[in-house]
Amino acid sequence: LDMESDLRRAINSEAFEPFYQPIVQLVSGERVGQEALLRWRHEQRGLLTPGDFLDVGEDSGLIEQVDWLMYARVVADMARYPMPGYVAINVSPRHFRVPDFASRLLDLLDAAQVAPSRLRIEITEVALLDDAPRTSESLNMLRSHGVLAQLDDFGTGFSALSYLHRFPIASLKIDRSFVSGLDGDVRTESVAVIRAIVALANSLSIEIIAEGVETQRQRERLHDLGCMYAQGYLFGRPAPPVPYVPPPSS
Ligand code: G
Ligand code: G
Ligand code: MN
Ligand code: NA
Repeated sequence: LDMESDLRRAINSEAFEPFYQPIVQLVSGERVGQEALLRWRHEQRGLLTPGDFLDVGEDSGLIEQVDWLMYARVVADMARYPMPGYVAINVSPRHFRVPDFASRLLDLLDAAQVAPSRLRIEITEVALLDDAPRTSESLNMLRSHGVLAQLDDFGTGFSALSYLHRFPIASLKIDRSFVSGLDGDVRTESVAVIRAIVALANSLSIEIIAEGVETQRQRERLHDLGCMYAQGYLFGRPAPPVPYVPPPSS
């Protein structure tokens, strides 16, 4: 079972597609956007999630090709389906080693006539540490065209608080490991970490999105902690795009 050659074949047959998960206002539940999540429709194994193949994709470098197929699908979906607010795509740190990443993404939007302000990118702290000057250049170029950046899985990595202000970051996504600590017997470490992230974000005028919100109790705790936005099974699971259904004519 050679996952790498499997992945190559899947690239040739374009076997990848986006699922979308709502991002909502915590209080009202109103959708402000959605995250595009990569899925692989495997001939034998069914629908695969990134956990099944992301390591192989990263190690082989094939994830770059997978991502470009994915982004093309996302942008096509944005032109075709009603998608309230923004769509956030996940960007591997690898892309920032290529100088033309930002212009290539902007070209894709332009060709599909999708407004750049409807797209956001999600990056991890690794991208900020990897090659800071080039990453900063790419993020600034995208930002100047209206593409905002969200920092994913925040709190789990290096948490480079000291130089967060050097990058144009619009939102921090609090990792779901902290959110799950708000259930049942509330874990005080989770509260402390979320409190610190919210204070940091407020001082830098960055918005906060809590990830992996599954219960009403977590939602209430997050509200008490000053968190404005959320994503998680409580509000909706990742799913294919919903086609527009015109109202019946009378
Ligand atoms: O879809 P799932 O819920 O299993 O996502 C797991 C992780 O996979 C996400 O946190 C994200 O970091 C990564 N991921 C999801 N979609 C993409 C994508 O289109 N490209 C890349 N490079 N990573 C993705
Ligand atoms: O980009 P990122 O790695 O953060 O992707 C989010 C991941 O979290 C996806 O794999 C998605 O399927 C998953 N996810 C989204 N909402 C929930 C949730 O409420 N609970 C759990 N356990 N996972 C979630
Ligand atoms: Mn993400
Ligand atoms: Na995340």
